[in-house]
Amino acid sequence: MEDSHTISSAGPVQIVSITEDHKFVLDEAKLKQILFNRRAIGKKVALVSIAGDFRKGKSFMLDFFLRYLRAQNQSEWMGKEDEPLKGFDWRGGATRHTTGMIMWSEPQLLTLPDGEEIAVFLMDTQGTFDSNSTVFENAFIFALTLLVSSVTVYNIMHNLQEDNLQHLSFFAEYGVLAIDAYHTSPFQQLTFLVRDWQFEYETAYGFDGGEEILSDRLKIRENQHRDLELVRSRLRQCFRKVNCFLMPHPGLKVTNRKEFDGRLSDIEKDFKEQLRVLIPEVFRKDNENFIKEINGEQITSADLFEYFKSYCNVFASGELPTPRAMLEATAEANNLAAKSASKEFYIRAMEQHCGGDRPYIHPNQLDALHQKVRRESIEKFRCARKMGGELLSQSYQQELENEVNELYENYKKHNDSKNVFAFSRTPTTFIASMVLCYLIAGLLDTFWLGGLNFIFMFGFWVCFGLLFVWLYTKYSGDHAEVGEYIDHFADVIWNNGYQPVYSKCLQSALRSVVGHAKVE
Ligand SMILES: Nc1nc2c(ncn2[C@@H]2O[C@H](COP(=O)(O)OP(=O)(O)OP(=O)(O)O)[C@@H](O)[C@H]2O)c(=O)[nH]1
Ligand SMILES: [Mg+2]
Repeated sequence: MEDSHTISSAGPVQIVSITEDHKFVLDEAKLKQILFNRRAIGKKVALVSIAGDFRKGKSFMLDFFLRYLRAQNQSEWMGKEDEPLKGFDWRGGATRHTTGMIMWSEPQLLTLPDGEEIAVFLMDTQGTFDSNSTVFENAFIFALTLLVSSVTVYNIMHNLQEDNLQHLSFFAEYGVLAIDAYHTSPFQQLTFLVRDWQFEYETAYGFDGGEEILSDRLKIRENQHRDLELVRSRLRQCFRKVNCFLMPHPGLKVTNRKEFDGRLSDIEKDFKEQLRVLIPEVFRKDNENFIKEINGEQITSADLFEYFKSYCNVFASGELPTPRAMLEATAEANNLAAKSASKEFYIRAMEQHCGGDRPYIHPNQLDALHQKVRRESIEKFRCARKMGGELLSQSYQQELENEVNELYENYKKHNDSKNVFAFSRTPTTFIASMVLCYLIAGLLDTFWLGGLNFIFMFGFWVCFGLLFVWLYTKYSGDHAEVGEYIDHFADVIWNNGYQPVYSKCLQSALRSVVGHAKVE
């Protein structure tokens, strides 16, 4: 289904797919198109994802999230009673539907109480534990979701059970490492969403009931196995916020009728009421965990792209990495993100002065500009809060310097190509030389020094001959190497003869206009 949607019209886009031999493939191009959406560029980002067992109404729930985000009028976001529910594909039946990872192609913009606009992305994931997926696949989907999202909704059925907590034990271990190394919790918000909660007579629907259940399940009891104890003691520490929501059953029309298309009129009142409580809370604008952070720094969508790539690289071996490897991947991604932000800064500053639509600037001026922007860009990289220690950061700084130098070479070439004069340097040099020789020969004649004028007339004819041969080589394409020699010869004359005179004239003209030469 995802293939039928193009990114140009908003829709679900498959960013990670799982091949038949259970390998996963990250579609970098599509992910880039989504995260580098022009509405999201430069903005801080929030990623809300849903994960959990297969066939438990995850995609269905995500469509209500989408409806809420897209609604102009937030009080009536639920829509009309007879409106089919569309967005992320969901359907009834027993066989799994969503595979891999799917992102909504367009970010929704949200304005925070302080007026800052952020870009919110939604992600749907493959249900775990169906008969086709391997243990690695399940773990990979869950791990990647937790690592890249700011809010993960962990969708579970009926009750919060031991196995749900068990899935988190691996992350608790990673979390402990990250806290030890960087003194900050690596994960943001984890919301257990318990569907079809049946014991409302005991514990009420909503967040309050959820908190009761969660506190009970996270209690450490005597003689508990060490693993279970570790998850319990570390869960609230590793995630900055863990909460739980108890959701009622949506009604038999939803679960049993083949023709059900998601319209509100077929959904039980209780379910709709609780949706009105749950969803605004998930997207609460003053939720301090909402913007994605890595190592305590709020990140942009361009950074998120780097993190996605790095984590996928770590998982590429097909085996679940150790928590330490994951920590290293985070540190690498963190440096990569800082590097690309600094590079982006360099490009933006250079484009402003010598981009495609800017006029030619003098090479000395271009060089001064490059040196200044390069220094600032490296300073920006050095000041960014980075993980992984000085050695790792130095290697990325070196990469940044190399890339910036490479970019400068391109800017130089591009700038040169704008210089029409440089383009015609060879004919200009020869014609100027011919005129000069001719004038000098004429002057010498006037002052009765005709004996010397044959030298200049000789120069005149040499230049004429070379110009003729040069034109022939360029026009016919024959003996291109002869043309290059002549170009080289013209360059020598230009650089040693005309260029210094030209620069001196230019400088004194500038000085007389501005008072002193100033490099912007
Ligand atoms: N029991 C129950 N069923 C629900 C609920 N919400 C939606 N459904 C139904 O569950 C079925 C599966 O919905 P999906 O949203 O496709 O489920 P999913 O978890 O995304 O499934 P996979 O993509 O296969 O993992 C649909 O028939 C929905 O109508 C719920 O809260 N409880
Ligand atoms: Mg689904």
